Amino acid sequence: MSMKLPFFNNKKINKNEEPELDNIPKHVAIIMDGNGRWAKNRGLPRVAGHKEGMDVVKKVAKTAANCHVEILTLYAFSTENWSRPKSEVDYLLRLPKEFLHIYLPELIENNVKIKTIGNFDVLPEHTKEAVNYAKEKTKDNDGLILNFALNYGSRFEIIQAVKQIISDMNTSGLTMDKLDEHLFSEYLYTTGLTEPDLLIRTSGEQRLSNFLLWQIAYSEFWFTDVLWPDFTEETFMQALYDFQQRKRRYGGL
Ligand code: V07
Repeated sequence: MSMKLPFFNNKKINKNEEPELDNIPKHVAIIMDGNGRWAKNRGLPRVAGHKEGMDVVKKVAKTAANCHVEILTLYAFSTENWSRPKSEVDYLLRLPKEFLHIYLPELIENNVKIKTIGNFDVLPEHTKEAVNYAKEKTKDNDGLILNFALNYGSRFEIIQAVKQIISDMNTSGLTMDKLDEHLFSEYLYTTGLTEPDLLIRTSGEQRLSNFLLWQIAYSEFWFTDVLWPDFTEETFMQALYDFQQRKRRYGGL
């Protein structure tokens, strides 16, 4: 049985409603979970869920741009994903190229800038080639930053930063007294980006799964049972609306 809390806001967003643009999160990060389960529910192979999820990425990017979100970071492939069956890994790592083949012209038209975070170098050549091409083509755009976490793992990112810092201490005059939170953050993949204001995870799971551990220190979390392939413009707007309400409440204190 569900109980209504006195301060619970039941407002449901519909997509024809103009969003109020104050307190829009500048940076939204999303763990796009539930693609495999979506497929299983329909008696389809897991990869059918990944494919469906790819089209949702495009729709959410468009909504984010319309709502003046500045950065959208999407967890597309984690360092842990390598342990899935080879056929699924191969399929997943073909999706960036497929996505860009379909949507790059439209992203360019809409002034979107493509970026990635993660251990990019060890990805297959065909993946790197397609993504590098898109980065190059969009490098001067100043609209939405569409930032894909590809072969991303937060602990790896932190270790890699520590190694680079030690190397810089040994070779380029970096000293212990200069190392603070600000400098450390410049050694992370997210250097130059603001920290996420809002982290969304779909599919009912409420874990971080090695995503942006350092960067989410002050982020709001928003969870939904909706599976990623069923995630719509309205679900996204609901998350933005709920974020705005939280900010408004803190503002009143
Ligand atoms: C992937 C679709 C979304 C649901 C989650 C997993 C499957 C878009 C990309 C992508 C990545 C880089 C890029 C352009 C597009 C992607 C992977 C998986 C590995 F520059 N969707 N998507 N990459 N899925």
